[in-house]
Amino acid sequence: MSMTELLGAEEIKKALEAFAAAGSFNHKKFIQMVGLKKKSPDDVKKAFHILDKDKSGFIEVDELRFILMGFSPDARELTDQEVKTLLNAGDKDGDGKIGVEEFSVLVAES
Ligand SMILES: [Ca+2]
Repeated sequence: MSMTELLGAEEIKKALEAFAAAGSFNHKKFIQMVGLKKKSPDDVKKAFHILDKDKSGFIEVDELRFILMGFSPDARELTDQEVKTLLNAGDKDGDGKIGVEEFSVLVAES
């Protein structure tokens, strides 16, 4: 499954364009813009599993860096600072990675 089966291709494109500049990523606005915020809990979990590339059950730092590419293959990498900010926002239990429940909370808080 790809993100465009879950979310609108046009919304994804607009959201990626809005944060195309390095250092500009704002996860709350991005989650709203791609339409993830208004998806059902099941669909949010499906999105998580797309972003968990190695199917470890967590989105780790390496996967966070490439998270935008999970929405579109030609998207940019996040910067170190953006990865850090996103991890701090999502990693509620402090294990250094984002689990499915943490991801659901991150979307709900956006
Ligand atoms: Ca993973």
